[in-house]
Amino acid sequence: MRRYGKHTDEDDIRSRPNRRGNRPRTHIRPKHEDAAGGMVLTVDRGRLTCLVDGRTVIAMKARELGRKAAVVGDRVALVGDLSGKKDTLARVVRIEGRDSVLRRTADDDDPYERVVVANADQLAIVTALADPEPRPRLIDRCLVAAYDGGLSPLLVMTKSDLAPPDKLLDLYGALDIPYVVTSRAELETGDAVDRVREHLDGRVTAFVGHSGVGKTTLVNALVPEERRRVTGHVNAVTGRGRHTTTSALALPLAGASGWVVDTPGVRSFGLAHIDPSRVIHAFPDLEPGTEGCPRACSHDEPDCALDEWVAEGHADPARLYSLRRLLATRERTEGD
Ligand SMILES: Nc1nc2c(ncn2[C@@H]2O[C@H](COP(=O)(O)OP(=O)(O)OP(=O)(O)O)[C@@H](O)[C@H]2O)c(=O)[nH]1
Ligand SMILES: [Mg+2]
Ligand SMILES: [Zn+2]
Repeated sequence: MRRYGKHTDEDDIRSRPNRRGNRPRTHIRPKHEDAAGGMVLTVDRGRLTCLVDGRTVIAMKARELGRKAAVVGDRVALVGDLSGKKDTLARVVRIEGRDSVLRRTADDDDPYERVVVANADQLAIVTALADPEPRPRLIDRCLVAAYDGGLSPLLVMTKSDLAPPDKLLDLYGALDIPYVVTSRAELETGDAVDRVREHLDGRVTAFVGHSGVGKTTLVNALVPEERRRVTGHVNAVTGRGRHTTTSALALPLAGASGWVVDTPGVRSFGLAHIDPSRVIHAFPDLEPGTEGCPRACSHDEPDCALDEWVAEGHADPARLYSLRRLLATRERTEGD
């Protein structure tokens, strides 16, 4: 497919899942103690656009980093020309430890996982109420990825000028996820933007969702100045008409400590790497009920202790139903 064909940045950052546990190569650390700290805003064919002391600096990864890829949201250490002037190139010599990683695979049986964003603490799952139609399965999958990666979810339902949000709100009610509903008119008055902004202060929020749901429209409304400043350096948006986003872009929120990350639209969200025990952490009301589960229980199998525990009245059955729906989403394909 177009968006996940050969040309997206994410192909550069493939890593084998079983290498995730490798220890950082600490022996190279002391070498660049004078390096400046920066944040990766976007990656384009190996070129990293970083924010360093308020300047936008283009950098390449230093050879000593080997196969380790820097991704959007990474905190990095840079040396070399940090002036940010045209045609200068700095070097990224270190990728700092990550607080979180949002991962996906292209398909569920794909052994390669791609890190979509590092260090995000909130996942804004953007769904249009119409055009394109909501895809609850995709939302469920994004939720599972958020819970697995330790990000807290935020549901953003756009285009309420085209269809009402009631059905989706019903479907996600039991999950108790914060949500915002936006419309074209409220984007223009700024009301929608203000409502979204309330959830963003002090956080790094990655916006994900199907192509055309309005992620970029929203991010642009949130950070118009920053977008222009950064994309002035990056060949991101040219020409006229609607432009599908082709690489993730992190932008600082003006006047607040938060960041927003726009990402390319996805058709699916492969979950090959998900660990059900991490997902259940997002359900603290159900977690104690798993004590009686068999070893390595998927919590979606006949011997799972949660059924009996919930039947005894310890938790809301709607919560267990929602958890099961999320876990089961791994076994289904997108078209179901
Ligand atoms: N009716 C209506 N249209 C909207 C709204 N928000 C965005 N749009 C339109 O939806 C279309 C897609 O918006 P984008 O912001 O490019 O969508 P995207 O999610 O960034 O898409 P990709 O980059 O392909 O993933 C544009 O034509 C927007 O003008 C809304 O609230 N109502
Ligand atoms: Mg976009
Ligand atoms: Zn279980």
